[in-house]
Amino acid sequence: TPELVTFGESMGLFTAQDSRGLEYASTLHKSFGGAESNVAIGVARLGHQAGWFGALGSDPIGTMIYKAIRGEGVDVSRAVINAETPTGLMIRENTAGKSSVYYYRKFSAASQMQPEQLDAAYIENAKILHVTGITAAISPSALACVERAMDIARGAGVKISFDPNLRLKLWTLEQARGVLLRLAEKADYFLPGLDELKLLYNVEEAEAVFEKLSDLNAVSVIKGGPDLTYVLENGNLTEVPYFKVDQVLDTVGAGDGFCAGFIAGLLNGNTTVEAVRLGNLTGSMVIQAVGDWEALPTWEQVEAKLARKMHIER
Ligand code: KDG
Repeated sequence: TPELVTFGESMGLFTAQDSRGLEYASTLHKSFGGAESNVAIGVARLGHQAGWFGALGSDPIGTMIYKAIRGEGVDVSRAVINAETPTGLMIRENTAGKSSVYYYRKFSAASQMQPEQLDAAYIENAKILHVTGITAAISPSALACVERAMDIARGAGVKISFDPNLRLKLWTLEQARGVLLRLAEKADYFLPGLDELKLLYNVEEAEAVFEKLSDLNAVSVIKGGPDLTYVLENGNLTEVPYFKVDQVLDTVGAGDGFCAGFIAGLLNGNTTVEAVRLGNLTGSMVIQAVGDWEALPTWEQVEAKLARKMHIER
């Protein structure tokens, strides 16, 4: 049984290959994404057993996603193929250095996930359950799945990591705030970004954010400080610096890359701060290549990076 269990919506990802944007692009690059499957793939590459489930349509994009996630060594035995509903899609354009995404996921297979369909034993046997605020945002029944999964995990002593992954294209800030802050209270590891927290708590300064976070039971790991990640654990604030990167090509997926490294670190038995260091490294590797998850490193690549070993190409 997987050490990490996560679930959510994975979608076909089409990226316009034209700097003028989607309206003028005549070719789209095809891949897939999904915050939770990105994390599962990352954890599996780092040498841990990971399970991902979600609902996909019985269409070619759903088949591609299912096979690719399975091909990464992630357990997909609890994934559902729903013939009645399509696989969700997202289409991205990168213009003038900024990336915009358009979602086609209303009424998608994943948005129809029902809490009664959850396999409780699958979650109970894990070491860590990882959930995100994207699943909470896509439909009321998907939110109910997140809450039920958290309750199952809590009841079985399974640690819960929670990334709010605020997506304002899916819901309003007011809607998100109530739900995400409620879910944060149920987490053991709360993994937000600093900018997200400023919005959710409606404060300007990092200090005010830390003040709010100190009311939570969770260990908070705050991504996106000034070239560092903050750890707030038992009232102690630690700053963990980023790794230097040669070039930043695509920042999408950085947060998931961080979560994958962080969770793998916890599964390795590391301290929170050590796990954050690993998360910083894996996150930094994702942004040096195009794609949400493609550049997630294997454990060998992590070791090579840490040892600064020379990479022999020929
Ligand atoms: O974190 C990256 C994800 O945002 C991406 O892979 C797609 O899950 C996704 C979403 O809903 O935007």
